[in-house]
Amino acid sequence: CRDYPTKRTPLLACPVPEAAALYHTYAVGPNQCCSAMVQRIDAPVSTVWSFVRRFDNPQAYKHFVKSCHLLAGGGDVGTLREIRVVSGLPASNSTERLEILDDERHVISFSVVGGDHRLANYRSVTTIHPSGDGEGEGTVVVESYVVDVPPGNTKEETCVFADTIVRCNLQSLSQISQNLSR
Ligand code: A9S
Repeated sequence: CRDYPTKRTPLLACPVPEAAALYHTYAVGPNQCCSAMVQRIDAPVSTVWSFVRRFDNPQAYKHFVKSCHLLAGGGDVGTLREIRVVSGLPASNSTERLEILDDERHVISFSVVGGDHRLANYRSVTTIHPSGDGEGEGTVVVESYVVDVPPGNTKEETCVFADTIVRCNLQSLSQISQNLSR
């Protein structure tokens, strides 16, 4: 995403390495929009990563996911999952492919390849970084995405919708991680 937050948000106490910033760079088509979000978590990287890396178990912290089952693969790159969505969203299910899973650099990425919803070609990247502020172990999560703007909606509306879901997911990830390391 061209609006990658390093230049704007005060990440000074916990800079995201340039190399990781590359993961959050997209070619954004004329009918697409992108966004990026940052979440500080008072828990070790290993704890946060243990939730984020589980492509087969997104419902552990994504409250909009009712259930998930694997269609192919065993959690490595190329694995396909189908998630069912809780009621109240303009969606019922989504088919998603694991694109990156890097346990050393703490990078995970998936793309939406099908399903009954309005976020066609959604692709996200999540990277996890030690916050390194000296005050115990902390984590910074950066999550970005690109997605098609559906017919009848504006870029802004699309980003507001997706941002809301991502923000909820990151807050819930923060809670579950902090509870575990208390
Ligand atoms: O799951 C994520 O990491 C982020 C988002 C924005 C997921 C969105 C979603 O899975 C629903 C929750 C089902 C909402 C998709 C692909 C479409 C929706 O409408």
